[in-house]
This record gives sequence, structure tokens and C-alpha cells, in this order.
Amino acid sequence: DEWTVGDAQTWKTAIEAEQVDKDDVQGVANTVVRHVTTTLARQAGNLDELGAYQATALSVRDQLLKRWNETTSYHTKNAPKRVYYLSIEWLMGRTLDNAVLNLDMRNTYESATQKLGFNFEDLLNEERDAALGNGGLGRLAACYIDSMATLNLPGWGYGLRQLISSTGEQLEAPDPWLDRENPWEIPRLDVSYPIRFYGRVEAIPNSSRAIWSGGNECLAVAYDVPIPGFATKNTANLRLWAARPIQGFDLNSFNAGNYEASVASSSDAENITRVLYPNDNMYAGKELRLKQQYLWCSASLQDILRRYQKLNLPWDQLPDYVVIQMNDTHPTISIVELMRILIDEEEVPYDVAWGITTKVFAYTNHTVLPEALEKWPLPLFENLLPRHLQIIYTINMNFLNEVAKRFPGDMDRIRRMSIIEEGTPKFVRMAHLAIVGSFKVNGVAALHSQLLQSTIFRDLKGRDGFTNVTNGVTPRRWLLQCNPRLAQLITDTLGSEHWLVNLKQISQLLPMADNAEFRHAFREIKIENKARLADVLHSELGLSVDVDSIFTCQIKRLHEYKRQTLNLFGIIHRYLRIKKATPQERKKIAKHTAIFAGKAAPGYYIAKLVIRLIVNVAKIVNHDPDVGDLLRVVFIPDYSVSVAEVLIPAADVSVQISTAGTEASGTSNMKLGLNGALLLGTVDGANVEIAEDVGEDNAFLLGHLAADVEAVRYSNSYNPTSLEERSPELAAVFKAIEAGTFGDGHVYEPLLKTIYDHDYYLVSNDFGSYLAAENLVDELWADQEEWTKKSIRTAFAMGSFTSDRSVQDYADSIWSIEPDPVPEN
Ligand code: B1H
Repeated sequence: DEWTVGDAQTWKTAIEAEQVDKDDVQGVANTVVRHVTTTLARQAGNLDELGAYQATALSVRDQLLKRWNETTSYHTKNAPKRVYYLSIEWLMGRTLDNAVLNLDMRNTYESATQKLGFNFEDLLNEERDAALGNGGLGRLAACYIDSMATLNLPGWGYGLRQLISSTGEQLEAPDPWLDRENPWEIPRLDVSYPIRFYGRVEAIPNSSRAIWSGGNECLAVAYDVPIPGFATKNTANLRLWAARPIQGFDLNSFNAGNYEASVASSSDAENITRVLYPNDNMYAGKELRLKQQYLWCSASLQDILRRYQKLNLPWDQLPDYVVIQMNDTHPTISIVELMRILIDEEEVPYDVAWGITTKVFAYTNHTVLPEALEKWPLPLFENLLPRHLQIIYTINMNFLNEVAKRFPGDMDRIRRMSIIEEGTPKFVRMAHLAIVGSFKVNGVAALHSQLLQSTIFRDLKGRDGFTNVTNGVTPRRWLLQCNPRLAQLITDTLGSEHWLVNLKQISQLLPMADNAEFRHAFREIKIENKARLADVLHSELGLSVDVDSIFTCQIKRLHEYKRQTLNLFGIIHRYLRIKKATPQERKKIAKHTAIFAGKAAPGYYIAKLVIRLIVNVAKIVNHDPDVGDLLRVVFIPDYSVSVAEVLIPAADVSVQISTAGTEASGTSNMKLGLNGALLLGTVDGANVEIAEDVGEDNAFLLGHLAADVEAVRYSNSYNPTSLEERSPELAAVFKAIEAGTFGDGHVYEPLLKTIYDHDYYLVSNDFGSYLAAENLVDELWADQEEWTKKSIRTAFAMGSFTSDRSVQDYADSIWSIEPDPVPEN
């Protein structure tokens, strides 16, 4: 057996000696203390909570790595077809709690750390979030790799190891999340690949090959993050790449006394992967970003191909062993990189290489917003990746020839479909390249996938090339971990924990909506979660909120299309109503706590203004004696996965009010629904499927439909009516803002002007409908039993929105891969 060196029995005994039984509290304590004394070189007397967290994390990591080793060696021997999920963002959040839950060792670790003198919850709070992402797209990747491991699907994730994420309004300094040792990543200094930028290309006569040389080279070095599945030995791997200089430290410069020069090449290279671009749904054509994308894609492909080459099979069988899922267009250059490696380095003929490549890649689109679609200025692209541009020209020529055959003389169609956009400068359209190079393209919710085919990609892929895979979220983090009491109630009522890997089963609990005792238990849990959030708001922000008020939650990136404004203007409308009401009338007004959380991209001026207005409205409303406890407005700074874990279980209402046709899916709608929040939303993204499953009686739908948006938008621009005519209520709200009710009235002019003028996102057109839906919310709240029924019906109708279902859909309809569980010995 090639996997054995030396004496097999010695190895086996040594590995088994490290084994800790999952219920063995003393055994776990031993491993924690071993890390305290020998890894951290500390003792009981000088161990603070951070140290105790680190030692605990290292002990858990040992458990994960054992399983990781077993998984990789088993899969190496078995050589199943694997999926590689390429995502430039991985919004993982914290790991410790999730890991001990997946290992079924939470109680054991809780007891062991307790016995060592620490409170486990406090240790959990020492961990920094791994925030290698901005919003839904990055968090989706994190949920998917959790499900891949849980479903025993052979697969790895590939990403970039960004050191800092540039953030929005709230944190002025970038967030250096890696300034402490990160116990969850394993540097693999031996796994590295050379990456070239710039340089020149020489054609090789009488072949499609070329030699790309010169320019700059650096190294991509691997860092591995083990990803445990729930209740399985299978442990997936997330491999993150960091840029390093190829020669490292320049000793000659150092010895010559030039210290700066000796480290310059080193820090230049390291800068390539240093920052996470902070945009969400917004393309910013920066050269450094294209460098990041190429480094990540090239390193991942070299890694994947090296693994394949160990099988000693011909290249044309690659698609039987490898499928690469592209999370949006950010990894599209990997299509061209595979072509380049096959043609230039492996001497595979062009047509054969193209046949292989187009059986390996699949592309997920996450947005129809034009400002988010990647298109690289051709001169920038050509300068950085000259050989890749040549290959793109060939791909495009072959593609357009086919189009011309199918639609003779249709030059306009050819112009629309081309991978190269004409103009000065020209652009490389990455979505077109991704579609042409993939065997499957999918959208992320039913409505979104329809819109892709009927609008932005109408011309590009007919037939069976398009499909839908509706997004999902992992119920381990988004229910078991964040809402342990609700999870326990479900387990107790169903009599098993199996729902955690088969979420459909919670639908068996739907009839419990009619059980008064169950409703009581369910409501108590919601109130307890609200109280936990209220405590945090009080201690962190000095704010008191009433747990008997309706907690409405809009938690997502700040973006005009998501319409935090609609919510905010609704709050101002409510405030004006309270101010006008008599004390008698006030008694009838439902109490609201409006919670916002989310970041704005640093350069997104209007989004920053919205945050400013929310914060200033909060300052006035929260301290106005006329308001009393009828209304609170909360903006939570530094939104993160960990903050979401506290907010989501406490929400009564899930606010999902994007302009119809703009939000591809949304995923906070799923997390909030699963935790019993009623949907207050537009007919957009996955809201459509959620409303269908929970039943329209149990949700509050509002606003214009996607099919009508274009006409209303057109009319806003070309047959303009006054705001007063479109919405008298909104006109009154604007007057209050302009009068300086919330301070610096003139500051908000640019924000208000977007709505006065074109109102591209239909805020004024949907405002009346929004207020009407809110009135229904308030009415229902007055009947707590009815409310709880709908809340229960919502939570237990969410069985489809698990990432296990999504990933299974991908495995069946796109990846064609099978589970390959590591045998229990
Ligand atoms: C989503 C993005 C996105 N769609 C470009 N598109 C980015 C686009 O840095 N960039 O250039 C970053 C992010 N993110 C979101 O994906 C959608 O808006 C959500 O509706 C969806 O739920 C989520 C996951 O599919």
C-alpha cells in the first residue's frame, strides 16, 4: 500500500492514540491542556479567555484534521468524480461552535472547558469572524460547502486568502481579521504554483500553440481550511490562495544595505491578495482585481490538473473526474486558463481542448443588474493576460461563426452576442464568455432564471443549456446553532434529530400551528430570543427596546434596489402619524422596533446617505417623548455573520422589499423564515417560492410585479407626474425630511432627488402598497394566537430552502456526482 511508510502498526497505534471519544470529557480536557502547555507555552496561571479559546480551537482542529486526512486519503484512492466550487468570496463567520456541533461534541467541549475554569459561550465570543465576503454571494458559498461535506459529496472549494476587508461607513479602518493567529487554516507552504502576469507571446509556427514568457511571476501558496460535515466523517477542504514573491527575500540587496529593496518584491507580490473588494452587486474594473482573479483561477486549475495527472489518464477523460462550478463570472478566466494549459503546455489540439473544457465548466449567474456585469477594458486585459486574449479571440470567432450559420445576415444579433463589446475601448464580456464556455448555466431562483432567459441572456443559450437551482441555507448554522431552543423543540416534537439533514421533515410539524400548547412553547422561544437581542442592543448600543413590540428586520447590504428607503420612509410616515395622534389614538398603534443591519460599499454615495438618514431618524424617534415605546429605530453597525446569528432568531417580520425583478434570490428571507419571521415582501427572487410554500395567507406581499416594472419605470421618466400625485404619503415624508426634522435637511437632497426625478426603483410607486401591507401586519399582531400560527406555518414550510436541497440539485442535474462517504472502520 503506497499510503504506508515504515511500520504500519506503529502508525496505526499512534493515530489511534490521538483519538478522543466524543463523550470523553477528560480526554477532551487533556487535548486542550496539551495545547495550552505545549503549543501556546502557557499554564493555568497565565491563561486568559483568548488563550483558552485558542487551545480549545486547536483541540477541535485536531479532530477535524484527523477526519480531513481520512477523507482525502480515501478519495485519493477511490478517485470519484469531484466538484470544485470556485468562489472569490467565502463568508464563513465563526468556526468553533459550528465545528463542535457537527462533530456532535458540543456538550463534551462545554463540560471540559467548564472543568478547566472557563465558560464555553465566552470562549466562542473570542473568535473573530472569517469575513472573506460581502453579502449573499459569499455566504451562499459557505452554506454550499457545509452541505457538500454533509452530503458526503467529494468536492473542494477554492478561494482567495484576503487579509483585510475594506468596509463601509461604520468601520473607518479596514478590518484586519487575520491579525490574530487563525487556528482554522493550515499553511501548505509545499503546495505552491507559479503565476505569470504581463509578458509577451510568441506563436509556434504551424500549430495553435504559443509561448507566453517574460512579465512578472509570483507564487500562489495554499492555505487549507477543513470543513466538517454534520454527523459524518467526511470533511471537505476549502483551499485559499495567498500571493508570495517567487524569490522571496533579496539577500543581495539586504547585504548591500538596501533594506527597502530587499523586501519590495516581497510586499508587491503579497499585496495582490491583500484586500477583499468591498462591492456587492457592483463591478469595479480594477487591474488588481483581475490579477486576483487570475492568480486564484490559475493556481486552482494547476492544482486540479496535478491531482488528475496522478491518475495517468488521457486528457479527454478529464470531464469524468472534474466538474468546476463558477460562482458568478469572477472565475471565468479559468475557462481560458484550462484552454491555455491544454494547448500550450500539454499540446492538446485546439478542438479537443475546447471539447474537454466545455464539459468541465458550469456557471451560476447571481444578478441581472447591468452595473454588476463584469466587462474588462480590452487594453487592460491584453496587457495583463496577452495569451488569454488571443485564445478568447479564437473562442469568439468560432462561436460567432456558428451564430452566423444559424442566423445568416443577422449582424445585429452577432454584435449583441459577441464576447467582445465594440466601442472605444472595446470590452471583454465575462458573462458571455462564461456562457459560451459552460455546459450549464443556472440562475438562483425560479423568477431570476426565467428573467435571465427572457432578458439579459435572451440570445445566448437556447435549449437545455439554462436551468434553475434555487438557493438554500444550511439549517445547521441558521437554526441549530443560532436558535438552539427552537432546534430542541423540533427535535423533541419529531422524536429525532434527522430533520437536520432532511429538512423536508419539519413539514410534519405544520399541524402544530393548531396546538395551543405548542404555540405557547414556540412563542416563548421567540420572546427569549428577542430578549437576548435586547440585552445585546442595551449593552453594545445603550439602547432599550421593548420585547413586546414587533421586531422588523431588514438585514442585507445597502443598495438602492433593495430599497431600505421604502422601510425607512415607512418609519417616518409612522412617526408623523404618532406625532399627530391623540393620546387616546396612540394607544391603538402597534409598537414597532425597526432593525436595520448591513454595510454600504465605501464609494456608494447614495447608500451611505441612506445609512446617515436611518441613524439620524433613530436619534430623533428614539428620544421623542411623544413616541414613548411605540417606535424604536436601530441601525446595527459592523454587520457580520455572528451578528446575524443573534438577529435572525429574534425577528418577527422579515423585510424583503426589492423592486420586483432586481433581487436574484435573497437568502436572509430563507434564514428569517426558518426562524419564524413572517415575510413582508415584494414578488421578487426567492420570495415567490417562499410565499408559494408558506401560503399567501401567511405572508404579506406588496408592490408592482416584475412584468409591470418596465412600464412604470418608463412612465416615471417620460410621463413624469409629481411625487404628490404618485404618493401623497411619501410627499409628506419628504417634506418632513426637507424641513430638517431629522437634522441637516439639505444633505439628503441627492437621495430624495433620485426619487423625485426618475425613481428607477419605483419607491414612490410601491409606497402606498407598502403602507397597506404594514397595516395588515399591525392588525395581525393584535391577535397573538393568529400571529403565532402564521409564524409556525412559515418556519415549518421552509423545508425546501436548505442548501442540502440546492447542492443535491446541483449534484443531480449539473455535476453528475455521487456521495462517497468515508467508511466507518
Ligand atoms: C449577488 C452579487 C455580486 N448577486 C458582484 N451578485 C460582486 C456581484 O464584487 N462583485 O463584483 C459581488 C457580489 N451578489 C447576490 O447573490 C444576489 O444579489 C442575491 O439576490 C443572492 O441571494 C445572492 C446569492 O445567490
